[in-house]
Formats: sequence, C-alpha cells, structure tokens
Amino acid sequence: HKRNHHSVGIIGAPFSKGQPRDGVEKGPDLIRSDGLVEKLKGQGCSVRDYGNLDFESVPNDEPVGKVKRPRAVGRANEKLAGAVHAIKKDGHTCVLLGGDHSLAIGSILGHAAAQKDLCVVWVDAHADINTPLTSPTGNIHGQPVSYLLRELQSKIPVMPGFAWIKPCISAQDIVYIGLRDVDPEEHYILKYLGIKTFSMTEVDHLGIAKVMEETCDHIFSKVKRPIHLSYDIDALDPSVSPATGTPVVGGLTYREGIYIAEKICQTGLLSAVDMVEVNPKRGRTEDEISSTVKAAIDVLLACFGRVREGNHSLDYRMPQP
Ligand code: 6HN
Ligand code: MN
Ligand code: MN
Ligand code: MN
Repeated sequence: HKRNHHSVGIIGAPFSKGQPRDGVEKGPDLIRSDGLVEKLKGQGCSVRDYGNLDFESVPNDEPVGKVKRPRAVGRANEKLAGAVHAIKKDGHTCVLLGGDHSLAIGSILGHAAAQKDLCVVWVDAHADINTPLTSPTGNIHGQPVSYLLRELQSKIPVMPGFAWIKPCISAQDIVYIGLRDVDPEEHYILKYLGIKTFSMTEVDHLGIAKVMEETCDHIFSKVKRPIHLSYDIDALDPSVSPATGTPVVGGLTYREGIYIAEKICQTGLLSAVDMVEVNPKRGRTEDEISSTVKAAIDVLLACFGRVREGNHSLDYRMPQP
C-alpha cells in the first residue's frame, strides 16, 4: 500500500499585500507551529520544509488605476514562482503556505514551469478572476486567475512588476468549488469563458461526492494530468474558519472541505497545493483562530493520505494474551 508515500516540499510566503488586512502574513508560521510537518511525517510522508520566503519592501508602490501595490505583488510572486519551480524540480508535491491568494499567481506559474499540462481546482467562496479593470476593490487577491488564463490575456493591461507573467492555463483547465460571493463582472467572465463551476448551490443540489466526481470527469476528460489545488480557507463556512479576511456565510462544512482533499489525494495526481488566507488577526477569540488553523491543517493532511476511517501499518500484529 503506497498510499502515504508522499514527498512533500513546503514553502512559506508571509505576504499580505494582495489585500488590505494585516495578519495574513502570519499564516505560514501559525500553520507550522500547530505541527504540520510532524503530523505529515507521522502519517508516513517525507517532508522537506524550505522555510519562508523573504520579501523586500517596495518603495513608491503607487496604485496603477485601481490596482493596489502591483510592484510588491508582482515581485513577491516572481520570487515564489522560482521557489515553487525548484521544489517541483526536487521531485516534491509543493505546499504553499500563504499569505493571501494573490500568491496563486506565482505558485501556479512556478508549478506550470516545471510541469506541463497541469489543471487547477480552485476551492474558494470567491472566483478571484477580476481583471485589473473589472476589480471593484483593486485588491490583487481578487484577481489572480485573470493573469493565468490565456483567454483573458488581451484584457490585462501592462503593469509594473507583472511583465514576467505569461498565462499558463486555459479556461477548460480550471474548476471552481464553493463559490458564493462572485462579482457581476466575474460572473460574466465565468459564463463568457464557459468555466466549470460548482457554487454552493451545486454543492447543495448534487452533494459533495457528485461534485468531486464531476470535477474529476471535467479535469481528466482527455487525459489524466497533474492537479494544482488552490485552497482558500474562506471556502469553508465561517463557523469553521472565521479567522480569514473575507468570510462569507453559507460555506462548505468541515466534512465537505475534507472530502474535497481526500478525493484529490485519491487521484494520485496532486502535484501542488496552496493553503491561503488564514489570518489570525481576523479571529475574535483564540478558539476562532485555532479552529481555522486546525481546518487548514486537516485539509492538508487529507491531501497527503490521511483518511477518516483510520489506518494501520502493514506489519501490525495483535498482541497475544
Ligand atoms: N479572496 N471579489 C472581491 C474582490 O476584491 O475582487 C473579493 C476577493 C476575495 C479574494 O478571498 O482570495
Ligand atoms: Mn476567498
Ligand atoms: Mn481566494
Ligand atoms: Mn495520496
């Protein structure tokens, strides 16, 4: 049984400038301090922690149109892309600990540089597909997908810090799960490009098991391919993960959130994971923070072979009386 022979490479990105709220840069160390590495090893994974990236501050990072801090976000993601590329070259499944969801730009581009023909499963309350010109907030964590899609390239203006970015996926290569707060412009883009989405309505209607079946049918419709799982902790209901920047009521249950990760693991094709938007400063109590961190860790453990039925080692023998 090779189920738990995962080789995991972890990179921390303590970065928050894709959105305005302080605290999300504490995500990586918080998730580590709750024992992520030890727990992964305890379930049979080999783990290398590549530590945290360090991001120099970018002076005079004036908005470009509405878009806030483009230079800082562009450079941070360029650095992250290099790190993810290297971790993939070392042969690991890459785990990005964020940080805000703008980091998916670098994570997915770095992954794509090492791995041809990847697909993306985006688990989020939000679609994060605003272009710089449709964004109502100017926050880049609401825009990462727009930079990654070939079909939107002609809609993306030139921005400082973004010249290195070349789109690496097509509209049919991404599936969304958990949507419930989509801007009108984003809804237009999703429909216009025919992107496969499972909003909370589909989760309610089909159940999470059917959603995952259809997700796999969609991404593997031609051939089996490596999966990039981009997991925004705000996909889960705020009763489970309240410590996040943009919580939205009516989200995935803890069980649905774990089930998604179990099914992705079972494909045997998980190649990179982002765990983003854990923000301890948005928790009102210690319990809210620890519940959020625990959910993030449990999703990651399920990504790497933890199953709820339990397990035992092959050489286990019952004690004789
Ligand atoms: N996230 N659609 C909103 C915006 O600002 O574009 C919210 C984005 C939330 C982003 O949670 O990663
Ligand atoms: Mn979100
Ligand atoms: Mn997001
Ligand atoms: Mn597995």
